[in-house]
Amino acid sequence: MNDQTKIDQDRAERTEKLQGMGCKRKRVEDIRFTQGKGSYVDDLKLPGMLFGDFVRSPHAHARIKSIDTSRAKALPGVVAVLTAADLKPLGLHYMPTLAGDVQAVLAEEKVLFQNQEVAFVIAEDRYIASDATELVDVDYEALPCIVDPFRSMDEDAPILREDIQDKMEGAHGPRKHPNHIFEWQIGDKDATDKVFAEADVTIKEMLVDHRTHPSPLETCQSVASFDKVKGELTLWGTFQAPHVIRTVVSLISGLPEHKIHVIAPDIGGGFGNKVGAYAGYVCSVVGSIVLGVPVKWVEDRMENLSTTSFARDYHMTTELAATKDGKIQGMRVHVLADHGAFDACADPSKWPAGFMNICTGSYDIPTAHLVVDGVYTNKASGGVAYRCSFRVTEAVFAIERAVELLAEKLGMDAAELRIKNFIKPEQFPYKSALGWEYDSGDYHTAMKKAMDTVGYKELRAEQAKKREAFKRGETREIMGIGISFFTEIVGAGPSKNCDILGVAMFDSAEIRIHPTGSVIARMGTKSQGQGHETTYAQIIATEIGIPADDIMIEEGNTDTAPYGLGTYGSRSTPVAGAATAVSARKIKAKAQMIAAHMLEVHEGDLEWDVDRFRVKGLPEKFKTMKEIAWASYNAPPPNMEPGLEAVNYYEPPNMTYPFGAYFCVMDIDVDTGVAKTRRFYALDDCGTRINPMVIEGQVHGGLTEAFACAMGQEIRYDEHGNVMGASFMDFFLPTAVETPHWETDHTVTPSPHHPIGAKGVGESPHVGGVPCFSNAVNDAYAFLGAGHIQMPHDAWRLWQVGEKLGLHA
Ligand code: MCN
Ligand code: CUM
Repeated sequence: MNDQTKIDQDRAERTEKLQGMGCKRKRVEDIRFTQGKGSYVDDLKLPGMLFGDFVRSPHAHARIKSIDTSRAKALPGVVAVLTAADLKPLGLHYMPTLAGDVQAVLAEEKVLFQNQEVAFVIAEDRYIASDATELVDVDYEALPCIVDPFRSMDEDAPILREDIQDKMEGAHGPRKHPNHIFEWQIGDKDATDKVFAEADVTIKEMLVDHRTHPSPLETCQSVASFDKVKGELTLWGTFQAPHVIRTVVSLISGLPEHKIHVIAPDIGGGFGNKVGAYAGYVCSVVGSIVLGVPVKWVEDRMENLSTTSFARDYHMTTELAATKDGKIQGMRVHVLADHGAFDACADPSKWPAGFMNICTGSYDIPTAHLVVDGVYTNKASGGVAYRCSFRVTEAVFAIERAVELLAEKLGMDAAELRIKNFIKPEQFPYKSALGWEYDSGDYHTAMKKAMDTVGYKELRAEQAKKREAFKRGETREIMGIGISFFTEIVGAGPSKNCDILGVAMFDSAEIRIHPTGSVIARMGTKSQGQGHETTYAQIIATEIGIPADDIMIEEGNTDTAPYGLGTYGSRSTPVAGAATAVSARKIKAKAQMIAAHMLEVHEGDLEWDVDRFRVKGLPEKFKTMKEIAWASYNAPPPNMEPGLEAVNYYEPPNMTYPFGAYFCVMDIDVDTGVAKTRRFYALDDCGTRINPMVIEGQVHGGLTEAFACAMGQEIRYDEHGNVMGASFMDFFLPTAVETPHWETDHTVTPSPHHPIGAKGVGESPHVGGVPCFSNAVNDAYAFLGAGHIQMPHDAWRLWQVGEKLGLHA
């Protein structure tokens, strides 16, 4: 073996030992998760702890004439019953929402959706609390309700929000009707109208992204413990953004922020459901302050599905204008957004419709105009939750369905039409008609790889044959090929356009190296299952040459973690991941000075080599990071402070724009409506890949949720405002039995502005997956003249499609 080979081999071995970026490192958190040793909110048992449970409204819209708590209070074991009358003197019967609205904590004069919180019973155990909720006597006078958002602004519509009925100026501008929340628009209306007036071909369709729910396995919960002597509050809870919760609690309770300790322990899935603030959090806090003992609140499944943050409910009238050879010239979208009884969407403050204006997608569309109207209805509040990157799921559904409809009208192949309109690699950074600057992309390469891998041409040929066979009556099965080419926007975000309640959306990392060379690092984000303990350590390992196994990652304790805005919108990698790299580089810079001092050379004479600084030209003279760590505590250079730690608060210069090409092959039995996914291929490009195995896990999870949403999941309301589908008996939660097999693939187009070139990936598979499934279903029926088929595509609804088309004997 020659010297160079030996050196290369040694470097490769040292690199492998780090388990740094690009390594399929096994998830370290899974050691405890797979053994049932995680530590969740409900595992917490404090001395003297009481339990709270809600009395909820059976009506969707009703006036509360009286509440009598005497029978409940008389039940042995019941300690207190809170109603709006108790909260009102404290100014806590309403709480602010992230969207600039207020939301009732406990209903005062009216209830506005079924299962709304009316009273909070606190008792010695859960069961007593639950029994006592049935003993609270509430006298309701039922009122007519609004379920259909298209009726919200009717002249004779009942006014829902009497608390703000005279306020015709909302958080996002003027309101057109007492049930109107905001109108938000962007783009050039006149130019777009002109393009449509003159276009060769246009399409227009009402695309409904129906109401659904993130339904994490662990429901929302909290434990509040107020120490009267110290005047300090400790709040454990299922929080995706613990620091934001601390600030909000301080603002609404008046407690100084440093006397509030917010702790988010292990979280059993969030998917956006755990971003907002809920009545249960407030009631557990008030209960503990009033009673001086800890109070726990834990939702059950029905409460989670019917009262906490829903997702979607976007009714999108979507139009495209194109030349007859298929060049898209304009896009026009009007969205009617059903926000339920309160506007509790979890968006950055200035974005009432999230990042819906990414709806021009992956295409170079020169002109566009988007209008969004938000309205109140008698449904649960929330919105922008469920693996969505702030309404990007809706935006991608709109454009990816619309492109298919245009292809059908033009008689063009849907893949070909997409390629024809893709933003070209040389156009990046690309400024979109609706205001975004896409950082990087290579759509053509990704699409080609995907089409080659799935054998697109052959699939279309097979489909053509099947269609002929169907028409001849030889088969009752139809075949659909679904395509989705999505562009995501993640990493909120630059302070120039993103804040939450005035706090800029930076994120943070603090890294501390101990004398022996082991590391603790803390971030402002909070994993709900994404594997942060594994992957942040990999970034640090590569940056500073200490093995990932010697690096502990800690999140979720606001006393120890630097202030951060939390984990949602796939922002952890784009923002806190960047902070981690920058913070590590600060450490490395200091380490270089220490190494120079130790080796008695000038800093500039050193070069980095995996896990050490070595003298240029003299590779046998080096100091490892571990040795440098010891020296930093033992003999730092004169005039240098001892220790080796750094913190970075990272303000991202732009969002990141991951993308992907998804293909789905589906076979549907027209007589039963049963759809079988034969094949699902997902190519994702999230820039530099930190852990390919974790990415694959994220993609599998996101696709499974996309499958669920497109093929069955729905939170539906009947005409009286009764919520249907508020249990796992009715709400489709796919298990391994129903879930298709996933094929994953990738390309790598780094982000030019991110320190390690990484983009987020957590929500991509969902954003790209939903339209892919819906396109497959729609493509299957297209040759029968079905027109656009709305989601969800469960067997019952697809059977109805067959019935309407006269396919059944
Ligand atoms: N990753 C990587 N390389 C990249 C990008 C990401 O290895 N180029 C890794 C990250 O290191 C991280 C994971 O993939 O371990 C996800 O990273 P990222 O895309 O930055 O997303 P976040 O960590 O911010 O997670 C949020 C995202 C959202 S918004 C929802 S919703 C969702 C999702 O993650 N909820 C989840 N995935 C989830 N996965 C689980 N298990 N549980 C949830 O609640
Ligand atoms: Cu929009 S669901 Mo995720 O952002 O927590």
